[in-house]
Amino acid sequence: MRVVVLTGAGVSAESGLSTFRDADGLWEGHDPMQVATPEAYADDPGLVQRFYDERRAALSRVEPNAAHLALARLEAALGDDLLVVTQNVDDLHERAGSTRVHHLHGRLRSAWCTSCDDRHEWDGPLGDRPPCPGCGARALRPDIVWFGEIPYGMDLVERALWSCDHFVSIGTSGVVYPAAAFVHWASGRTLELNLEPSMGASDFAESRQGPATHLVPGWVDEVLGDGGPNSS
Ligand code: BV8
Repeated sequence: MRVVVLTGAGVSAESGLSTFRDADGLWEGHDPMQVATPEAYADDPGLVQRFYDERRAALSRVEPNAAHLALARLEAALGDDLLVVTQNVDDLHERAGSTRVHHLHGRLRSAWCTSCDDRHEWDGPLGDRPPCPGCGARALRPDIVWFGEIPYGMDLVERALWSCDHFVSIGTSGVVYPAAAFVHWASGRTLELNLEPSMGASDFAESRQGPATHLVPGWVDEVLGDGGPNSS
């Protein structure tokens, strides 16, 4: 049974990471969707670097929650038949033990050199314009997909959606594309697990409301019901 799970900010909310919709939706009075753009980076790189330096630093103050851990448990049972496609740039899926995770919108703990095009695992700030470990140029930007930029690995995601038996969307508002369209590309049975119905809730065969730390372990138990992958 092949399962594709799409996650959004809601799966990390109970770990203490703010979503795009809450936290009065503002960062330092800026709409995050305005900061997360190549235009903003061109206009004021310091502001954008600070936005991501703060979020990268915040990762060391949070831990994976029961929803992340349940998905890692599901991977242990399904192996390659599970793919987690996350819109999140945090590292909580991996810290929970998941390995089959695709970051559609990039990762905070990666820096991209716009001079030599190399990417480097990165934990510290980028605001002080450190040199690229590869070419030495002071041209490192957050390895993040900004609005107007092409998401990563769309071909991998499309293939997985077209051949899945189950598509489950967790903690996402269904506002940002192309992720919000995946429910339409999925060949399998579709299920939404979210605190409140998302913009696309009616497009799912089933939509359950509640906190991810409650809904996700419950759904994983269903899938793994009698100790083996069976239809939920
Ligand atoms: C592109 C990285 C071309 C940065 C991000 C079609 C129609 C309209 C517009 C467009 C369109 N196609 C493209 C666009 C433009 C744009 C877009 O969608 N704009 C929106 C605003 C209308 N899209 C793009 O620019 C994309 N690029 O389209 O390129 C293309 C397309 C296809 C193929 C090839 C090329 C690039 C978009 C990526 C931008 N970067 N992130 C960063 O993180 O700083 S997007 C960012 O915002 C996140 O990654 C995420 O995707 C989105 C936020 O959404 P969510 O994760 O859902 O979070 P949100 O806060 O909104 O909601 C949280 C949900 O959780 C809520 O529903 C809440 O109820 C729930 N919740 C809360 N707590 C809990 C919970 N659920 C369970 N338990 C809880 N405890």
